[in-house]
Amino acid sequence: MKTDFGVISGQREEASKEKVMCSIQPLNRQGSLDSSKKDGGATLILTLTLCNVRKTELSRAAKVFEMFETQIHHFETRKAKKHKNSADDLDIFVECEVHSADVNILITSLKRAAEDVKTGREDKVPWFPRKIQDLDKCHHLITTYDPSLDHSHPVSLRLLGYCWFKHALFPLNYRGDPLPRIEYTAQETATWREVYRKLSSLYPTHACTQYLDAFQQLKKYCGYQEDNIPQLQDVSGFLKERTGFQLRPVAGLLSARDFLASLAFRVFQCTQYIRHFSSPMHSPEPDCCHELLGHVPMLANKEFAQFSQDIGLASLGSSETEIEKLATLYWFTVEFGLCKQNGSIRAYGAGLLSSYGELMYALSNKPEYKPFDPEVTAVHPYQDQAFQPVYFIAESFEDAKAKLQNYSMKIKKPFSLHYDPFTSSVEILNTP
Ligand code: HBI
Ligand code: NLE
Ligand code: FE
Repeated sequence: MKTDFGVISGQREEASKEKVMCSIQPLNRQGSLDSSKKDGGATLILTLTLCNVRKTELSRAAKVFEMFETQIHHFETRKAKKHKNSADDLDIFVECEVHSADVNILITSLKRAAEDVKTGREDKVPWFPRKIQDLDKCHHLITTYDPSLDHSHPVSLRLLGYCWFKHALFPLNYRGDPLPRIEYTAQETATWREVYRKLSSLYPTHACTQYLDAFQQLKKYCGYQEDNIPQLQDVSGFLKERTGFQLRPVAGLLSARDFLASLAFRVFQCTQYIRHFSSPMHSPEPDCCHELLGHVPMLANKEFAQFSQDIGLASLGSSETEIEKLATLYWFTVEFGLCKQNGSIRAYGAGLLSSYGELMYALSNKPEYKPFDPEVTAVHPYQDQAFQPVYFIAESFEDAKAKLQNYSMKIKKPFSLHYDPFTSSVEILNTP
């Protein structure tokens, strides 16, 4: 198993720790020259110029190429044209071959070592999955990274402090059904019990009606109860019947591009480990309490499922800037959204419905509230380490869905997409 890593850009990076991207390569992806035949993907010849690389960063840049199993055809350094930091800065010209699914991540990772990375293909549409099977390539993880630790194992080292280490390694090379069944320990079940009990007491007054309806059903059909952590396989089957959504296990936070892309195919990437027992009421990162209590009930609702898929479809082939905006929209709706209901305000965002502390806070009248408007919401700063300073209120799911569709139509792409539910694939229309 190989791990790749590099920094990603975006607002979430402002957190105190460095964010690092790592991707676990599927076992069948070895040499890149013939990988197109093996997994249906394609490699790409790329010409890159890395501008203003400090000499000390040279090996770091080279490491990134190695990590992505890039075939380097030409690698040339020369004195930087514009040396900003020191006269020793270098520009590096590289011609290489890389899997098209990795191009964006490769570039973002290289930006860690270089002041800028120029490619000859700015106008090209970024790679995106066309069919549900392509989601096997949407596996780029972002994880909290401690530079003092060994760089070669960022994932496992992050997990060492946690008791969910063994579960988290399960899904790394996941390919298709059935989802792994986990035997949770007594301590893990105790954490679930505490979270479940406290939150269930708040739902009747704080959660939207769509949530409450689905929660009843999950208790009836999927083993939602305080002494049992429901199994993803059972929950996935339930969702498939209701809205066609299915769950796929994932080892942690995925890049926004990969995470959103899966929604386009009604696939929800789901963590399977549980938060640390020392902080049951709030976790900054997703865990199965968050997925099962926050996301799953909402994904059983037809309107909400369509809204989620629409964000996913809008993300396919979008530029980095657009992805960042869609991720922000997702954040203020699917994760932290509030909606109007019979004259009061209720929560539908999963990050609220899985956090006792924040659910109370969000509806306490202390934070700031703004009406949901995609143009405004998409560029509003957010942070992921504490409660949100502002929440956006939707009139209804239908209204939010219509506004989002209107917003998505304005995203500039050289093609349009049509999702075909019979084949779980997207049809590309009007390609130039
Ligand atoms: N990855 N596994 C996982 N779960 C999420 O909820 C998630 C993610 N990556 C990004 C993300 N959520 C959002 O914050 C947006 O960036 C899309
Ligand atoms: N804060 C949420 C919780 O405690 O469950 C998780 C948010 C994940 C984005
Ligand atoms: Fe989430």
